[in-house]
Amino acid sequence: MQQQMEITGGTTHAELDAWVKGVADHTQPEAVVWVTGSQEESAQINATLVEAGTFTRLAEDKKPDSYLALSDPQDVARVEGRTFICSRREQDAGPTNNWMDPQEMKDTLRPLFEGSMRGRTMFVIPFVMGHLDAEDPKFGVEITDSPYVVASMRIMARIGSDVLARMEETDAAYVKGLHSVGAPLADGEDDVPWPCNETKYIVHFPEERAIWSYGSGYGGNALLGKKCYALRIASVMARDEGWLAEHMLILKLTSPDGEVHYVAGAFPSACGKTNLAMIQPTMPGWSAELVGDDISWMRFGQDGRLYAVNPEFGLFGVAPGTGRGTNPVAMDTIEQGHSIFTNVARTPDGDVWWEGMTKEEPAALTDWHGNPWTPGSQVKAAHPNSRFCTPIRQVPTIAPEYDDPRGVPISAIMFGGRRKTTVPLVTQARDWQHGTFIASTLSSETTAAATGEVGVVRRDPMAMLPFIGYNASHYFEHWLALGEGADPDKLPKIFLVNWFRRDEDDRFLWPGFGENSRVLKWMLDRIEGRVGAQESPIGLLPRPEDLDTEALDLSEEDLAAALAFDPQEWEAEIPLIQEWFDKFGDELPAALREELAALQERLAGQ
Ligand code: GTP
Ligand code: SPV
Ligand code: MN
Repeated sequence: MQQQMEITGGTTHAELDAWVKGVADHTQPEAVVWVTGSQEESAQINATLVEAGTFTRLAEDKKPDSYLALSDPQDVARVEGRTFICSRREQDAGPTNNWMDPQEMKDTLRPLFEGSMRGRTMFVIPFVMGHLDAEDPKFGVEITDSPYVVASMRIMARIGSDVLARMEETDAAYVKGLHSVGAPLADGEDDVPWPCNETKYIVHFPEERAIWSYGSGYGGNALLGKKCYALRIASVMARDEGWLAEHMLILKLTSPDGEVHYVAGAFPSACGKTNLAMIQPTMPGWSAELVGDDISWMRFGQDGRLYAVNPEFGLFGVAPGTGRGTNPVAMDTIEQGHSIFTNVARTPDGDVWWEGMTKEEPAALTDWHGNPWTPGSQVKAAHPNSRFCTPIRQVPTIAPEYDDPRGVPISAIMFGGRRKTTVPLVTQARDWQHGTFIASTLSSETTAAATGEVGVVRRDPMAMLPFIGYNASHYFEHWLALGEGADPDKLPKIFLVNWFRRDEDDRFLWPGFGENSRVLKWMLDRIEGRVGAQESPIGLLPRPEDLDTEALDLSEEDLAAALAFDPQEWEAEIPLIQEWFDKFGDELPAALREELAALQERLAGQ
């Protein structure tokens, strides 16, 4: 290492020490800081970020201990086109991932990382995804030159000295996450508020359990514990070890009789997980509590049931559309402060605002570009993928089980997408295999959570298209195998939902949000054998009278249209599913082809 490099902290974990030193030698930071996670350290990092212009502190009486960050306008979302799974064999990445030979990728990236941290501090963040007291704690270390990432990771994951101490005691294996914004500073060069690089690489080496991320400072590109580790790398670990790493919320529901069920739900990015995880049921006597809002790790327990844990420790929620009317729990959560807001607008009195927070637009704002904004302005005040980053324990409806290393037993799994047509409000799968088929063909319109066109229908299997860290055919196989090995009576029941169906005038047919509790109730009643359903070619559907519509403000026509199965729309869906399956050729599990053939037969028999 350079003589002048200032180092704060260190480790007795020899292998970790060697890795960190090697990275420092290569990336040439001015200083190295081992992140402890302490209050004082956090205050210092926040102060550094304010000084650098990355953070603006919000008014203490509006959002205590909270900050606004405005990113570079070209660094606002995950970059799926720049995301790679570099398994040794191309076939192991499969047809849905970008692939490059790992050696070739390293040869490409090493020159980019060389000296990439010059003039900056390199932070070393020890973290654990899930509970430190889990039977098999899943450790990670992120090396980053972004203090914004440190501040965000402190909220999103369990980090710091306790984690490092445990890693040292057990000489633990860990996932190596290397991140640089790719913006070295020359001697005396002034920094910009949001350093990043036009060249971006989000790269995973699944066999090595390593992540190299270059050029972006935003969200899932940079907070490596989240999508890169807890989904892409973890899905590979899960395949090898017989569990599941999924893009799912986890919700606890209690009926008026005190009956408790836990449900999980997979929805693609910006399709309603955080909102559903914070649902306020509209039906009297029902309560809902949050266990997780984005990621679920699931494994079978001794009792044969599937248990889910939320590996995260914070929320990284979509801001636009979050308001008192739609998600009061989220509003109560962020009001307590201790949050980072990125790419939202600022009010003159030091608060934040975004589209959908209030019905009435504020008279004057500073928009996410830092420009003056008034209600007449032609641009959005907040970026559509702007986010709040908040500690999960601030959620007023948090279930205490969120912090239980054993997790919670799952009764039902929902899969949902954003579809204007075709997909009814709710459908129950016949069994696990049929549910896996439904999930493997899940479709949704693209959103602003990733760069690229918005509103295009694409297949998004298990809401995991951008997050499966290996060949999707093998991932389907893994789902099927887990079901085959389990007691069918103890498996979660699988449902397909769609809150986003519209009429000819493009109006949502279903009111959504708190009213989704009626759909949840039907699912639980199905599980308990208390309510009927009708057979259809696509699965079991509620008749209008099967749903609890007491005090629901919805016309009979709209309800019927939301629930309807339309054979013609499904005939049109078949070639799209076929085209999707053809991508996988011979590798697609035969059971899924059989399910497709059976669906076609049932449709033809209509
Ligand atoms: P990621 O954090 O990107 O994974 O997103 P998410 O799945 O957690 O989505 P989120 O709950 O943040 O919702 C995204 C958008 O969908 C917001 O603008 C919500 O207002 C909207 N939304 C959520 N639930 C519903 C619903 O039931 N009906 C309608 N119409 N919109 C909804
Ligand atoms: C998603 O895109 O699904 C998110 C946001 O939850 S990010 O952390 O950027 O992946
Ligand atoms: Mn997500």
